Amino acid sequence: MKLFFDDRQCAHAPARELHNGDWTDFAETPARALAVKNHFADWAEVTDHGLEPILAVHDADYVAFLQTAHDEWLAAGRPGDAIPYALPVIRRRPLDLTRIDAKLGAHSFDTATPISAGTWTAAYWSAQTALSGVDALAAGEGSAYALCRPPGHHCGADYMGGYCYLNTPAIAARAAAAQGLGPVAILDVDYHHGNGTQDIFYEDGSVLFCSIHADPKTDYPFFWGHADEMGAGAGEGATANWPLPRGTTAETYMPALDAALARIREWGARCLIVSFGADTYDGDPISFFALTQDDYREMSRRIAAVDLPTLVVMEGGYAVDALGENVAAFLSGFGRD
Ligand code: SP5
Ligand code: ZN
Repeated sequence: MKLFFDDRQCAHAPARELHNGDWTDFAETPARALAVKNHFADWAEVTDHGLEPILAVHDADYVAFLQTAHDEWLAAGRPGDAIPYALPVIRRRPLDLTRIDAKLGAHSFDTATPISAGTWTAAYWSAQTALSGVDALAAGEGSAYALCRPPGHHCGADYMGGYCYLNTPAIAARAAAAQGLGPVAILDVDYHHGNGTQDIFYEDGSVLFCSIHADPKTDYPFFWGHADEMGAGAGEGATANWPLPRGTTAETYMPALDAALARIREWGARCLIVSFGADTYDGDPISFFALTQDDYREMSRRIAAVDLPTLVVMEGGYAVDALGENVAAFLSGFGRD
């Protein structure tokens, strides 16, 4: 199993985020990526695929916004990280926005996803890391791991949120399909619902999206991830959600995983992309499931048993001291530990 990472992903380093009405340290830190990097010795080189595979998922005006937002923020005389404060409830298009504050709001669904000086650089290389993993599958590898940071599953075609700027699983899925590896299924096993990925493929029947996550009745991102969201139009039936209660252990998690894997088999997937968040871990500081490293070994064993070319892309996981071992446990079913 080849492992992919690029140090430029550490350029994204916002200082703080708004949480429960106050500022706290930003949880999605470069230290997360370095903890995983330092756990393994053999990293494969990430190659540059340019903007085209990113633009296969994201709107050009959103990509242009990400590239210049921090410079515009500085030009407006602001210090530190760019943070939105006015988010439109009614999304009128096209928008002709001039103020950076308006652009930030128009391209966000929360206020906890700041843009720092290095955000575009890091997000670009996070996407390239996922794309390099797809290349490994196209070259005949059975599995690959992309240490993507910033993560991807919360952001949509034209909006950021949930620490995500470019949707790495969606970019990888479209690239895999373009390379003839499809039909592609995405299995999202982060603690939080993968609302951005779901949104991107909601009316697209060519990619199956399955997500197991904390019930949005109690947990972020609140407005997506309910069991009755099943896709629409050409995508009807190609979205499936398993919301689970806080406190979930393997006893309730594994049956949901088996149901999702059965769905992936029945649907006829020929390639699997796993959005893996280690924030389902018992010791995660911002999440409320209770999975263990043994559970991660069991999850990966069951996923690997589906026997599809599989790319694991990194999403959340905030227990930094345990992150290297948690990732290793999750990759053990694919022959890495
Ligand atoms: C990819 C991913 O796991 N995104 C999660 C976004 C969750 N945002 C809502 C919870 C924010 C908690 N922030 C705690 C900061 C502690 N310093
Ligand atoms: Zn998460």
